[in-house]
Amino acid sequence: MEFAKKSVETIKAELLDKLRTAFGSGLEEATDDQIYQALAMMVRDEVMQRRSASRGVRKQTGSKKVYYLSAEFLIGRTLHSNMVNLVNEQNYLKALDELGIDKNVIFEQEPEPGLGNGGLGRLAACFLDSLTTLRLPAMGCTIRYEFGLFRQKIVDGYQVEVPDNWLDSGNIWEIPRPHETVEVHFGGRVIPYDDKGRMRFRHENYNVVEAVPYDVPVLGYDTTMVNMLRTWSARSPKRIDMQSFNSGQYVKAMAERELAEVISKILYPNDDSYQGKELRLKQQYFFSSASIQYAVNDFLKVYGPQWEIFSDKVAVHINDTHPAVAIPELMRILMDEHDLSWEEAEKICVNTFAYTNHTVLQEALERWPEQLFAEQLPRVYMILQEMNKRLCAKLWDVYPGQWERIGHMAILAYNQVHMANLAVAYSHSVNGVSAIHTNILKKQTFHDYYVMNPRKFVSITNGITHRRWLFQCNPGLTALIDDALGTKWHKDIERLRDLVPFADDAAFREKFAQVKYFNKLRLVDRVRRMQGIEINPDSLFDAQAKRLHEYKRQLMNALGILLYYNTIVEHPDRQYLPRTYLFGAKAAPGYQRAKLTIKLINSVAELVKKHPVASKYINVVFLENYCVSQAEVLMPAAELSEQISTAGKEASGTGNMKFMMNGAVTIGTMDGANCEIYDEVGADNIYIFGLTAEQVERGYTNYRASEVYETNPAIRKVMEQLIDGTLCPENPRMFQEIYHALLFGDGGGMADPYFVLKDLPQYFVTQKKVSSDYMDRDKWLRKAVMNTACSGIFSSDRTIGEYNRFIWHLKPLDL
Ligand code: 26W
Repeated sequence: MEFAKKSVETIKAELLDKLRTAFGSGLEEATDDQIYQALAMMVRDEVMQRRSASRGVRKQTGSKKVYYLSAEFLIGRTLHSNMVNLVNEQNYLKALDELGIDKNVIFEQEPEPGLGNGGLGRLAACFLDSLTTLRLPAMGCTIRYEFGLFRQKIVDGYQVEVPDNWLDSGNIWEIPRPHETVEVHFGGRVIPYDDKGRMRFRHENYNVVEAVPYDVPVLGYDTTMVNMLRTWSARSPKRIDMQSFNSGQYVKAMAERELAEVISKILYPNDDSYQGKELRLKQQYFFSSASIQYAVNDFLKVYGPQWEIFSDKVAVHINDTHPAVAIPELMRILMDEHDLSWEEAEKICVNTFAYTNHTVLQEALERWPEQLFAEQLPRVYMILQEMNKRLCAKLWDVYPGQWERIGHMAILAYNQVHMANLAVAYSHSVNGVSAIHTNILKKQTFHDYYVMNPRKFVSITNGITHRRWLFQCNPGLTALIDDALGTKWHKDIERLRDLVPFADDAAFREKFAQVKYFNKLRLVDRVRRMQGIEINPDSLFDAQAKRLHEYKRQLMNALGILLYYNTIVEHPDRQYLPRTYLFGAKAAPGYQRAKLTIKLINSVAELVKKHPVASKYINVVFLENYCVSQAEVLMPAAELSEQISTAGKEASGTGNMKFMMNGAVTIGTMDGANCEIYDEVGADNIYIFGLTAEQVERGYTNYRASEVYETNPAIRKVMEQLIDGTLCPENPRMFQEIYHALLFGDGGGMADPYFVLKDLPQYFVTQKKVSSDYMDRDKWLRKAVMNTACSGIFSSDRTIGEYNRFIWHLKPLDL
C-alpha cells in the first residue's frame, strides 16, 4: 500500500481547515496550543490511515508477535518524530514556515510523556521505533502513569521536585479502548478443592482493579507498519451509586476507589536502587497480568486453544525483572483458566519468555518479602512455591549437597522472592546489554546458571533510534551527510561508515564544524531563554547527562573542574581553553548523596563565577529538568561526551551512543558500551582512562583512598576545599559527608567505593590532552567526523535485528 506524501499546499489548507472545524478559529486568533492540536490531529489521521491498511495482516498470515513488557517507556514527544517517520518532515515544516508559524513554539506545546526514569525506559521507546520500522509485529505494554517522572527545578543550587501532570490537558496520541478492559485481582484467599480428581483453586474475597487500555500508535519509518504501545490505566469497578450515597456509604466507596486507582498514579522515581514497596509490586502485577491476559485472549481469537503452538506465535520479553511476575501469571492462566497441566504450562512459559538484565548493582536487584507476595497475590505465590520446589530439586541434581549455592539460585529463599532468579530460570533466553556487561553476568551475577546452560545467555549491545537521535534532532548534520552520501544510508545505517574518508576532507570538516556551531548556538539560545544563563559558544562544550548516581561519578567530574579552577587561580597569566561544563541529571528524591552532589556542582559553578580570571575559562551549567526534549537539543551541540562510570558498573549506557552519533568525542572508562565505541572508532578517536573492571574488582580488598590524598597535593587541596568554606561560605560543613565518604567511608563501608580519588589524577591528565587536541582544530574535527561515521552500529535497528535473530524469530510483515 502506498500513501501519497502531502504537499505543502495541502498541509497548509488542511491546517487552516482543522483550526476552523475543531476550534472555530482562523490562524490569526488561534493559540499556539490550538495550532499544535490541529497539526497533531492531522498527523494522527495519517498514522491511523496506515494503521487501518496494515491492520489484520498479522492475523491473516498467522505471524508471531512479541509483547515487550516494560514498567517504563520514555517515549518523549511524538508530533515531530511522526513527521520524520512519515518521511514528510520537510513539507510539514515548510508549510508551517510559509504560514508564519514557529515550529519550535508549536512542538513545545506538546506535553512530554516522561513515563520512564532513564536508560531502561528510553531503550524500550527506541526498540518500538525499530521494531515497527523493521515491520516486526509487536506491542509495547506498560502503565499509563498519571504522573510521569517529576519535573526538576533548581532552587538555590538544590533540586526541587515538581509533579508532572502531563495528562492534564489531554493526550491526543492515545486511543482509549474501554471495551478491552480486563480485571486484575489482589488479596483474598485461595481455597483448594477437588474437581473429579483434579485439584482446583478458588480465589475468594479478592479486590478487583480494572485495567483499562489506552493505545498509542507507533509509526515505523517510511512504511505503513504501525504497532501499538498499550498503556494500562487502573480503575475501580465501584461506581458511585446513589444507594451507597444515601446509606452513608459514600465516603467508604470513595476511599475504596482511590485505593484501586492509585496503582497507575505515579512512576517510582528510583533508578538503580530498589525498595520493597507494596504499591510497586501491585503496579508490576497490574500491568503484567493485564498484558498477559490480553496476549492469551488475542492468541485464542486467532488460533483457538492450540496451546502447542502458543510459543510459536507469542513471544513475551521482560525488560528487567519489573514484569517478571508475568511468568507465574501465565502459568496461572494456563492451568486455572484453561486446564493445562503443570508440565504443559511450564514448557509454554519457558519457550515464551525472554529476559534482559540491565544492571549488576546488587542494590538494584528486586527481592520482595515473601509475606507481601503471599498477601497480595496468594494464588501467584502458591505457583511460585511449586516452581521453586521443582527448581530446587533440579538444582540438587546438578549441585548435590550445595545448599548455599542452591539458596543463592532459588526463587524463594531467606523469606524473599528473588525476581532475577525467577526470570533466569523460567526464560529460554537471558541477555546482557553490552559485551562487558554480559561477561559479568556470566562470570558473577548468574554464574551458577550460566554453567548449567551456557547457550541460554546472549549478549546484545544496546542501540538508539537514529530517526530521533540524528534525523529529528540534528537536521543540519543529516543534510550534510546526505550531500556526501546521498540518502541510501537512511534505511541502512551501517553505511554511515562511507563517511570515514570524509574525515580527511578539509572542506567537509569545515562544514561539519559549521553544523556543530549552529547547534551550539541553538543550545545557547535555549539555556538563555529557559534559565537566563549566558554561554560562550566558542568554548568547548563538555557534557555529562544521565541520572545522578554515585557509580556514574558526576562527583569526579566536579572535582576535576575544581582541579582546573585551582590551576587557573595559581597561574592566571597562562593561556587556557575555555570550557563549558554542561550537566543534566535528576536525582531520585530519596537519594540524599545524589542530591548533595547537585548542590556541589552548583556550588562549584558559583565559586568559578566569582573569580575574575577563572570565570573567563570555566562555565559550569546545570541544565534544569534533563529529559528527552532537553537531550534532543544537547546531543547535537556537545563536543565532549563524559562516560566516566566506575568500570564494571554501567551496564551499557545509551547516552554515549547519542553523543557519538552527533559527533561528540568520548572521554570514558572501559565500561559498558564504551568498550564497543572504542572498538569502532579506534584508540585515536576516544579518550580512555582509569581502572579496568578487573582492577576495580581486585581493588575492593586493598584500595586505600587516603593514600591518594596523602601523596597528591593537588587532590589534597581539592578535598580540603570541600570542608574549608571555599565552596559554601555560609555553611562550610555542607559537603563534609562527601569528604568523609571519600576518605573514610560511610555506614561501615569502605572508603571511596567508586574509586573517585583513584581515577581522578588520570582523568585530569586525560582532560588536559583533550584540551590540547581541541586547540588543534583539524585534529579535533577529524575525530568528531570519525565518531559520527562509526556510529551506525549503535542504531537500535541493529540491536532489534539481533534480538529477532537470536531470541524472537519474528517475520517482517509483508504490507
Ligand atoms: C527497582 C528499582 C530499579 C529501577 C530501574 C532498578 C533498576 C532499574 C533499571 C534497570 C535501571 C536502568 O535504567 N538501567 C540502565 O539500563 C540501560 C539500558 O539497558 C543501560 O544503558 C544503563 O547502563 C543501565 O544503567
